[in-house]
Amino acid sequence: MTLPLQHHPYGEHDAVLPPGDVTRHDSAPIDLDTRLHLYRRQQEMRQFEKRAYDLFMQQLVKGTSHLSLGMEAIAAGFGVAMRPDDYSFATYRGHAHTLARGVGMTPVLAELLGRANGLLGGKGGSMHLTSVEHGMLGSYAIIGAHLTIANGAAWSAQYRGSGQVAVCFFGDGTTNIGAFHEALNYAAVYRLPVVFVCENNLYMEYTVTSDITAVRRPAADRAAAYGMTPIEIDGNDADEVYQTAVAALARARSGAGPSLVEAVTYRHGGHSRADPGKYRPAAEVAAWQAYDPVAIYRGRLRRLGVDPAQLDRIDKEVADAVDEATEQASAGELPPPGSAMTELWADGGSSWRN
Ligand SMILES: Cc1ncc(C[n+]2csc(CCOP(=O)(O)OP(=O)(O)O)c2C)c(N)n1
Repeated sequence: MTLPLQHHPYGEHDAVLPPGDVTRHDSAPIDLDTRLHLYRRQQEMRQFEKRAYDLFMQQLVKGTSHLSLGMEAIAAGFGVAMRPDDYSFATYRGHAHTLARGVGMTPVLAELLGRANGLLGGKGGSMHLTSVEHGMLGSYAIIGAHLTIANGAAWSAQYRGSGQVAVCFFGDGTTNIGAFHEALNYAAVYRLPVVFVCENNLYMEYTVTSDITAVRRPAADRAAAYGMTPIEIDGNDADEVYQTAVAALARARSGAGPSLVEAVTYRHGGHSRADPGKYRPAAEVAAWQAYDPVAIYRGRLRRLGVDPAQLDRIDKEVADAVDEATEQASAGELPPPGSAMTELWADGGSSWRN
């Protein structure tokens, strides 16, 4: 299968696209349980975000929200490959990355609804999802800021000899900011156990990345500058992501240092839910929607002999879980106004600064 190239009237570059051969990883050495896990995770992310979108349209989700519909294979592939005590860092587009670490749907949805039973007591919202106990060390809306913070977590793991790895997700637009280059350099020099994952969804807000980026592959083409091997993968194929994650995590744990992975993908919707995404050619959107990670994966499992009834059962279990989470999240109280000034510092005060 060949994916269409982008034809932008204002852009000179064609976007870098994945090969699009859906059968390519059918014979990969991945056991069936792991594959079913990858399928279920992607379904959870897909169905959760669709529900979040519906709730947003009913004006029940507070603040804005940025969905990753169409990008699920990346969060799922890494999430399944990571150790429970590894660390994740996400952008404002972090619902899937949070679910990938095993955080329940109810606290995440309740957080989006601004309820006291939310992950952060309803005070953080969609863009700040964090669960330290799950190794989810935060969602960051300041572009590039979290790459350097991920280095800190990785440095701590290295110092403690814990074998933990920090995995840091960010967008293609982020590769043009200074912090990206500082973080890559620092991680390489100190051989930190960190994996940088660029989710190249071809757009940075409303601008096609190729229009404003000097290299064709925003992350992979810059890897060599920091002594790393360029790694570009099909971010819509969960098996490809999973195998890449296993290798990069093992490399980091072995002390061999950081990796920079560029996973090419596409968001089905606009930048945030307020954006209809009309700047994208209709044919491009349609083509990428046809190259949908969840559908690709279901097709693979079918070719490998999995009974469609078993997959339908997973879909239904996930749908029931989303319904239950919606009910429980909606039943949550609003946080009391008096809680606004609590839990602002890790130790309850600012004494740690001295
Ligand atoms: C330091 C900083 N500058 C500008 C912005 C405004 N901004 C929000 S999203 C965005 C584009 C990010 O694109 P990309 O990194 O590709 O992430 P994507 O949304 O595609 O996942 C920008 C510039 C910001 N949040 N932080």
